[in-house]
Amino acid sequence: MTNKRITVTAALPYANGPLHIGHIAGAYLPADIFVRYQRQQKRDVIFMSGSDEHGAAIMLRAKKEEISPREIIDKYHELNKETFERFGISFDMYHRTSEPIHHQTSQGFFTTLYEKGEFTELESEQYYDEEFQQFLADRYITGTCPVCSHPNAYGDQCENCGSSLSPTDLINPKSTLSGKVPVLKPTKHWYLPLDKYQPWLEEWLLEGKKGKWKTNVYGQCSSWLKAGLQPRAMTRDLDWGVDVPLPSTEGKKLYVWLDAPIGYISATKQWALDNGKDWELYWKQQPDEADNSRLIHFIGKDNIVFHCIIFPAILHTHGDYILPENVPANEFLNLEGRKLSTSRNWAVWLHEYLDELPDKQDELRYSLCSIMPETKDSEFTWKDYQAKNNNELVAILGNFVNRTLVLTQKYFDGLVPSRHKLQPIDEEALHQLQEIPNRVSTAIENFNFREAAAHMIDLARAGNKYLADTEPWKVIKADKMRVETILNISLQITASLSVISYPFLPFTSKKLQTMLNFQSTDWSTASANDLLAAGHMLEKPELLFQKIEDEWVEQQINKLHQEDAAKEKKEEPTSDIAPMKEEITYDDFVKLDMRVATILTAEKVKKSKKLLKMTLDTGLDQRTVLSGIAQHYEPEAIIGKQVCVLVNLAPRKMMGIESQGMILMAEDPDGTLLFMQPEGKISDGSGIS
Ligand code: B3M
Ligand code: ZN
Repeated sequence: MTNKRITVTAALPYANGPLHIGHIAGAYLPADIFVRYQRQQKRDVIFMSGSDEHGAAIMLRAKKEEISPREIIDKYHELNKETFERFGISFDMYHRTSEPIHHQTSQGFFTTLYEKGEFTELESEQYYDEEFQQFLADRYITGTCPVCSHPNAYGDQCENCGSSLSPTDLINPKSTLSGKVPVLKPTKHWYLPLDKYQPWLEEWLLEGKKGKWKTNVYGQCSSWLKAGLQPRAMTRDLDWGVDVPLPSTEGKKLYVWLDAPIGYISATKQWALDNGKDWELYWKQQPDEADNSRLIHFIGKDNIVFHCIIFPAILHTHGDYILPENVPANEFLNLEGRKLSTSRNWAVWLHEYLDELPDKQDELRYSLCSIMPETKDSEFTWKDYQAKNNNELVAILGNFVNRTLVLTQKYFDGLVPSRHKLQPIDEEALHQLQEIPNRVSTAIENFNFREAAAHMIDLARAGNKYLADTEPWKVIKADKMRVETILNISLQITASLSVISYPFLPFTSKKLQTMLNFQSTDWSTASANDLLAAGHMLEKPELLFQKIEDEWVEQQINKLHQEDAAKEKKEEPTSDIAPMKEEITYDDFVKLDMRVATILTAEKVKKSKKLLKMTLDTGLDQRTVLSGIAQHYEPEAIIGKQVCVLVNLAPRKMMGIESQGMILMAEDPDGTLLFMQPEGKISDGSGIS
């Protein structure tokens, strides 16, 4: 493997909530294993991440907690930074995108692309919340999915059927800020012409990365490219984020997915400033091609398109930047048979785990590594966590180390004994010691961390077998010299384990090296069979791991279910009747113009399960109104009916049809829907107040 510099990044978690085991198994643990190993190979590697502090996610959380975005990011940046440190995720810099150096760096990128004429300036209609006086980013709009009728689809995607949507596709769109129906207003944004970059991406990615990138990553990129890339807005109407560095663009910010990946570069700049380094060596093409740094992004699968298509296109278009060599994205981790859900608190929060078990970082690191979702979604269960701890960490690694050290204390007062004439069984043990570290190494270089950890444990397994087959506790009486050889070899294997466990179990590696009175994690020594010279004094042994009991596991599972039930209870309305909306004034009310109208025609809307299109005689005019009542009324059944209509509601498009008003309906908690109708015949256009 080359000795090039390596720039490793891990996705910037949104600073809008704590970290859970899904984040760790997805991006941070694999990245940390990889980086620790590269450091052991004495390579010039940097490990960059930080808090992603902009975007709708932050603002929505701030609104939910009724505090400012600044308070949200300060709270969660500190919590997450501290939690990563406690868990041994060894960033060289854990930065944050609210820092000025990041704003300057991302604005610099925007300006360079702008001055190159890369952006297309486009004015388009976007949804606007009149109460909050704010344009609505995609996630701020929810409504009925036109494809599957899921009632809470987002403006960019329906999480129920997975359809990619645009906000104007939604039926009955609502603003998540005010809960009201948003209006369409014109606004200008700067679009990156991804369609223009498609040929280059097909060559660089589809051809250049074929067979090199994981199939789950390559496959997703390939489908995005096959579908044909579309221009994408790189600015948003928000009041939180990085300002657009152009005149008269108040209220416009950079799209969070433009600035966030640039956060890796600003983090490197800060690290270089703090450490007297040259950041460009880790991000810019160097004159001698061989000199360029390898760039590797560790992310979860929901970030693939941004790291494999959009960010490389930006780096390439900007010019003189290196491009990602690999993006070994992991799939998702599920928990106890269900998807991790922060909103339902169906999660194992890392800071809570560490509060309860401050010294069991490695037990969780090992458990998550052994089920890492490297090619498909995987499952964390507390039972499996217990099994991996008891059957592998305690019974294999811990047991081998403890027997070796205790016997050396017992027979040789803690001094490493000499090695004498070798028998075939000794040669075999030394052969395993020679081979296994190389298998760990190859697996890590290929981002196969589950396999790498299994090889690491295999060395302890080989050590256990060697002791079981040679039985030094039986031989000691008759042949002490034989036992000297057996324990010398066992101690060399133990020393090697302290080196090759370091990427996975850094806390255990440190404990073990203290007991061995041996301090080196240099990987080149991992296969050596003389790390501990005869006569070397060992420290007193202690158990590396403790067994986990069933009762404790039951407690963890119950805790999850109790919190889930409590969450469910909290979410159930105290009564089924929806709570009153916020108070309005009489002046607000008189703005509403409601009239009696007659339904003249009614028909279903194609491609929609819920919409009926009607022509109403409002006494003022005849107009088209859409309403989501198709599952409650047959069109022919309502023709001629007199109904109440809000006639001065701004027109809005649904499924491409303009609706000019809203028919008033009453809906009760079990979903019955009824027209609000005058109690007798009255002329169309009669005012309602
Ligand atoms: N914060 C999305 C996420 O947390 C985003 C990652 C940015 S990495 C540049 O999944
Ligand atoms: Zn849907």
